[in-house]
Amino acid sequence: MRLLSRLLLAALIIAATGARAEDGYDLWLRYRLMSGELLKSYRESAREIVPGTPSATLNVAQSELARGLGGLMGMELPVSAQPTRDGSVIFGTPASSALIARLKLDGAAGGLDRTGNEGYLIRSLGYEGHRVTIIAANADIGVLYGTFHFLRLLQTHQPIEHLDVVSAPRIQRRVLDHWDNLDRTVERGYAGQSIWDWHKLPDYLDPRYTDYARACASLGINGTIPTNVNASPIGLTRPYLQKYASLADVFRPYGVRIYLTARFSAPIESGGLKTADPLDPAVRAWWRAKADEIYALIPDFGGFLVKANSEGQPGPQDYSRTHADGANMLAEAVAPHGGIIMWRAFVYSQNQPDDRAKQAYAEFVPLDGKFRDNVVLQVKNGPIDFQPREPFHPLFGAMPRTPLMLELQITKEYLGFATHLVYLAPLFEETLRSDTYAKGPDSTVAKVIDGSLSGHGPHTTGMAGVANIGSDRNWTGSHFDQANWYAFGRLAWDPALTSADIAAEWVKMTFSIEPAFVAPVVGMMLGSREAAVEYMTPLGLHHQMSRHGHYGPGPWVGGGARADWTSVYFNRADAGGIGFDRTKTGSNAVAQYTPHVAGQFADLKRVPEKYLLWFHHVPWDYRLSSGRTLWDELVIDYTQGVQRVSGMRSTWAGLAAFVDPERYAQVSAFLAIQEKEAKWWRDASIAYFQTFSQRPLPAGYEPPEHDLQYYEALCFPYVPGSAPQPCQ
Ligand code: GCW
Repeated sequence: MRLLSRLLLAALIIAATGARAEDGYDLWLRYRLMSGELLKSYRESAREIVPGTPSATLNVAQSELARGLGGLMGMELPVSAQPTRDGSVIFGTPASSALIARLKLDGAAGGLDRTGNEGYLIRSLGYEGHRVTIIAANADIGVLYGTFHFLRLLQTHQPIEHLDVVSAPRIQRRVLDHWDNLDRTVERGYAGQSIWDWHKLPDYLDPRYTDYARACASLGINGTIPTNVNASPIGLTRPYLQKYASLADVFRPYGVRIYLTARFSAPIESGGLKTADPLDPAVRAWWRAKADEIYALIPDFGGFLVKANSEGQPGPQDYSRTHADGANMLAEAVAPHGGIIMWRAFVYSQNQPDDRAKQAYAEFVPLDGKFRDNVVLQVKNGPIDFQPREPFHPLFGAMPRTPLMLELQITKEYLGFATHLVYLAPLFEETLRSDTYAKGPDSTVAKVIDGSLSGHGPHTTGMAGVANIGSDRNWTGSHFDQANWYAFGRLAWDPALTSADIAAEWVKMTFSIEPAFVAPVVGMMLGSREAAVEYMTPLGLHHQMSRHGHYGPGPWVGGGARADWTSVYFNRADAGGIGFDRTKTGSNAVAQYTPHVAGQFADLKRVPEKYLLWFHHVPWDYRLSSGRTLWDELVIDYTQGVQRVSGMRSTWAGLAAFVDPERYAQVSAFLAIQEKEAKWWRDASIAYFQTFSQRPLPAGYEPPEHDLQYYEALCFPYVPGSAPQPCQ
């Protein structure tokens, strides 16, 4: 062995044995040295690497295999042109590997007809007297995805002797939306600054960009929108295009394409035109030229993501045009290059005083069928805004002639920022499994977005996650928030995966494989979202956070620029009860759902209690299924949320032996913060709502620690993720 290799191996072993402090930078790709019987069997099943003809992507796959297998098994694997022994790992495409091409002809690599452009198969078979594993795909990127899958099997201690895996993504565009500004602040970002160091780009390429692409590829994430949907007009100027182009070059081997946010008024601000009217020929020409300019620099550019006529952003309605006019103009500009437009449905009119939950539906449903083929509407999971719990957005199932993609928020704007341990897969799963009844039973949101309910043939499908990534060493601001990036990627590949399976996989890869660790931690993760719902917004309450920065409770928030930015608008608490009447007697938002769903939500007896106060205004003494009054149940839920967090703390306290001290300590400290803040949410909410209910707390339940004035007076001028706000 050459000296260098020996040194490398020694370094690997030191790293693998945990002698190095763990700071979370390695995410779920830690590849620490295994031990025991399974290691022996892995060492027999993976003994050499047989690559196809090199390409940028296959080189990445090869180095990942070497790194992963080397780290997990503590050995350097020889690379060979042919299988020379049992335990060859052969990878490539029929085009890049004569072996795979032959196996395909033999039928041994059969199944590639089911894997499309990005899928893969992993199979154990006999080849010329040797037991080998093939990782085969139609395109190089599928080989890379298959490689990560194969490594995941080892990382999660699965047997690898008799593999027969066929996997292909159910969703085409699996993208991360970064709300990153050009000054490196991140809107609703809780993990430090933006990872994009715009000032040093394009000349300096931080190695983090490669690690980012690698982490994305390990999950199958294939697109990134590096800039905020609240877009700067400068974002599409030439110097910035060059910066994106340099990032695109880094990402390309990993299959991650760049898309850009477009500010609708850019033709005026950076093009010097008098208007941005989408029907104006000069405006159309400006966008076509801009698209041509981008494609000359980034040939695989994905297209534009647009927030228009929403929260003060410019848009086609400024010129009395429709969303379809605006989207179609941009779609026309990128169409010759194969690009798409992701047009956001998160709109609510500045003027209309109607229920905010109804506005996207009201604006978009009349436009169904009016969008060009390469437009996809990007719809948030719920009709308000990434709350701890919302019913699914009524647009899903209501626009049969328009492709809809799902937008989820990975960053926890409304779920305690980075310090609350809230595993979001159950929230994502709840949306994906919600049944729209658009075409009868089993018309789930997952089926709407993966195109299987489509009445108009194949079309673009997609899932976007608002990224929680920043410059913090551990990427996401907390170790457990890595799981939310992970879960988003896994669900975008396969929306049928379960939260529990994803959690178990992630825990094993990120922390420890020990069952005595995995079981309690998975339990903690699975209960964590419900805990947050309980201590923040139980029984269907929503939008109850403080006005500025969305940090902490603020159920008393009222007044200000617009009613639908306040808490009182949403909770409607008064002496008679609490909750937003969205039935016929109120805003009638229920009518936007298909009759089956609407009937259930509108009926006080049948509405799931988790959505009770979302759809109904209910008296304080209303009896719930538990037999308790609404008031008692609220207090009990808030309290239970806090208790669950205390439970999480004590679970974690017993697990120190399984985790490196550095990560253990940070998780412990954050859980303590979460417990304190959960109690703050409970106490402040009870103190406020009690002024209306005028009822005592149920026996045995402690009163809030402070009076209401205390909570109302709390003010935090510097909250991460939003501009500073002076206290009055
Ligand atoms: O969730 C809300 C946020 C805004 C955000 C907006 C949106 C990017 O509070 O910060 O703006 O939604 O999704 O456009």
